[in-house]
Amino acid sequence: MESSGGSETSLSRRGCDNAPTRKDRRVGLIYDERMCGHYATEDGDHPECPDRIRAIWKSLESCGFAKRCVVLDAKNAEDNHIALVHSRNHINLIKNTISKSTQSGRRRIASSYNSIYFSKGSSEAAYLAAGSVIEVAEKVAEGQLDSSFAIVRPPGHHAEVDEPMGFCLYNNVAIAASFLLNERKDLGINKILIVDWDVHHGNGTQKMFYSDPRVLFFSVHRHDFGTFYPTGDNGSYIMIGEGPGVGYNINVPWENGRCGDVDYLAVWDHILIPIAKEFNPDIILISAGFDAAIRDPLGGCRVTPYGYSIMLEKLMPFARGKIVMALEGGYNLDSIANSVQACVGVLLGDSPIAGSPQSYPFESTWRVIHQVRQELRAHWPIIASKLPNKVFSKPSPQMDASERGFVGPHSAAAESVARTRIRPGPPPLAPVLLAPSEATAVLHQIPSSDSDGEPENGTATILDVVQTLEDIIKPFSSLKVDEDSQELQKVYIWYAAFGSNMSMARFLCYIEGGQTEGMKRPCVGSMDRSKPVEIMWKTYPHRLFFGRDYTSTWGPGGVAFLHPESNSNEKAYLCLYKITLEQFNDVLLQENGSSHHSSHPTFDMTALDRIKSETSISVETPKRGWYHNVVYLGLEKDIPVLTMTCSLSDIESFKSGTLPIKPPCKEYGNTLIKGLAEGKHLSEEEASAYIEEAYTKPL
Ligand code: X5A
Ligand code: ZN
Repeated sequence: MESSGGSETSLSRRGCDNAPTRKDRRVGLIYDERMCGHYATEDGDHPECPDRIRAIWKSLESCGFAKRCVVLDAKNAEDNHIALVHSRNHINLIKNTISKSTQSGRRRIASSYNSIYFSKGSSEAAYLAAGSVIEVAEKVAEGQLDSSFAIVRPPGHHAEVDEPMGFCLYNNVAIAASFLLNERKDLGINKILIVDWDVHHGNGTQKMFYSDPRVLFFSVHRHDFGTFYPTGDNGSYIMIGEGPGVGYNINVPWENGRCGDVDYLAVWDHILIPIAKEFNPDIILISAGFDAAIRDPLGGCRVTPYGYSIMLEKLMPFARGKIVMALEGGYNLDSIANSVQACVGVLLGDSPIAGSPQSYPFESTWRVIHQVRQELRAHWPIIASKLPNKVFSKPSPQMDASERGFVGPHSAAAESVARTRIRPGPPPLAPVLLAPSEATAVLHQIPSSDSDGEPENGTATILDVVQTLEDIIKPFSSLKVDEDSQELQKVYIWYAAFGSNMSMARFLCYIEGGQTEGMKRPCVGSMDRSKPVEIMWKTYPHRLFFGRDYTSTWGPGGVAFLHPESNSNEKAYLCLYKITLEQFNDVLLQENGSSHHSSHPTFDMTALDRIKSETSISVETPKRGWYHNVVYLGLEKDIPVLTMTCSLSDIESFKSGTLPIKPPCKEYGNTLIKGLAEGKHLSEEEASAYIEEAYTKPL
C-alpha cells in the first residue's frame, strides 16, 4: 500500500495524510526487525507472531506517521536494570540457557512454562524489547520527547519475577518503571501510573509493585470470574495492594467478553481518571495490548480504534503529557495496526479520528465499576460516592430488550447527550459517561431526593428530562455494535432441556452464572441475564440415554443425550424454557465447554430458518463439545422448540459400542431427578426409574 492514503485499512483522520497546521508534539517510535527473531518454531500459526510488529510498523509508515515521529534505535537492556524486577535465575534462563540450547532443548525448557515458546533469536528480542522501553521512557522522562510508542515484542506484562509466562519473557514496562524510579532518581520521577489495557490481567507487573506506593498499577481485563487467562484470583478487584502499597493496585475485572468502547470509557470516567487526578503521576506508562480490540481472536472484546484514541486522549492531561506506550498483546494484524495508528495520532496531537461510542455499557460493567469503587473508596475518597443501583425505571419500548442492561446504561446514553447538547459551548471530544447520580449534577436544577442519589420522589422529574431527550438519544441507540446480537435478543425460542438443565436452578447457571450443588465449576452465564419468560413440560417420542465417561461440569460419569430419531415407542421428558435466541447461543457455547462469548452467533436467524426444514444443524463452537448438534422439535405456541445433543454419527458410535454408554455420577443423577420432580409429571421414584432405564436399555 502506498502512502498516498489510498489504503483501505488506514483510518480517516485529518492530518494523517496532510501535515497538520500546528506543530507536532515530539513523539518517539522504536521498531527493530531483530525483534522478529523470536517466533514459534513448531506452530506457524502462533498468534504472538513476528508479523504483529511488522504490520504495525508498515501502517505507521504508510499513513505518514512514522515520518512525523522521532524514530530511535532499539537498545539492549542491561542485566542490572532487568535485575531490578527479575531474579538472577530468570535472567540466566533468558540470556544463556535458551541461546545456548539446541532447538529441541529450547522446546523442552519452554514446555515447562505456561504459554511460552523459544527460538534462537528469543534472547536477543527480549533484550531489545526491554531495552527499547527503557530507552523511550528515559527520553520522555528527560523531556527530550513528549511521548513515545515502543513497538516491541515479546510482550512483557505476564512475565513474573522468576519465570516467563503468557508469551512474555522480560517484563518490559516493569523494568522501565523500576529503572526510572531507582536508576534515574535525578529525573524527578517519583510517581508512576501504569495503565494496562491489554485484555489479559498484568499479573507480573501487579506482583512486582504490589507493595510499592510509587507505582499505581491499573489493569482492566477480562476475568470471567477467574476463568480467563491467566486464570485465578490475582486479577480480582479485591487485589488492591499490600503494606505501603495498599490502594495502589487497581483491577477492573470484566465478567464477560464483548466489552467495547463504552464499557472502557465508563471505567475511565468513573475509576481511572478521578484516581489519576488524585495520584497526579509524574509519567504514565501504558501496557498497550490491543487484544481487547474488535476482531481480536483471543480477546472477544470490541474496542475500536476510536475507543483506544479516546482512552489515550483522556490520559493526555496528566503528567504534562509524558506518556510512554509499550506494545503488549493484540493478535489481529489489522486491528492492532489500526489501533496503534489511532494512538500515535493522538500522541502527535492530531484531531481525533471519526467515530462514536456505540450502545450503552453493559449492566455488568456498572456492577464491576461499583465493586471496584467500593473496594477502593477508603483509599481514594474521590470515588467514595455511591453509584446508585437503580435510578431510572424500565427502559422505554425502543430501548428495551437491549443486550446492554437498563441499569445505568439507559441513562448513560441520555447523559452523554445531555452533556453534549445541554452544556453551553462546543461539544466535548467524547461524551463523558456519567453515573446516574452524577447525571443529576449535570442536569443540575433537578432535585435529587436522597444522599445516595437514589431518587424516589424526584424520579418523575428526572424521567421527564430523559423523556424529552429520547429524540436526541435515538440516533445513539440506533448505532449497533453488533447487528446480529441486537436481532437475536428479540427472537424467542423454546430451549428444550432433557438433562440436568431440567432443574431450574442448574439451568439458571447458564443464564445468570454460578453453580449449584455437585457442579465442579461455575458457569459464566449469558450476556442477557433475564430469566426464562415461560416454562413448560412436554414429552417427545425420542430416546434419552447416557454416554461418554466424563463431563467438566460433573466429573466422571455419563452425560445425557437425546436420540432424536423419532420412535413412537419411546418417551422423553423435556423441560421447555422460553428464552431469546441470544441466550440460546450463550447456553450452546457453555454446553460445549467454552467460557467465551463469541461476538458472532453460532446459531443465527438464518440457521433458525434453515433448521425447520433440515431438522438438525451441526454448529461450530470454539471448543466443539458434545452438544453441537442443534435439533428442531417443532413449534409450540408458534415458537420453535430447539434442543442440543450429540451428532448422529456419535449416536452410531454409541450403538456400536465405540463410544461408551455410562450412568451419570451421583450428583448429576440427583440433579436430573430433582429437575424431573420439579416438573410434577413424575414422582421421585418414577424419575429415578426413568433415568435408570435410560442407561440400561440398549439403544
Ligand atoms: C501478552 C498476551 C496472552 C497469553 C494467552 C495465553 N498474552 N493463552 O496477550
Ligand atoms: Zn493479552
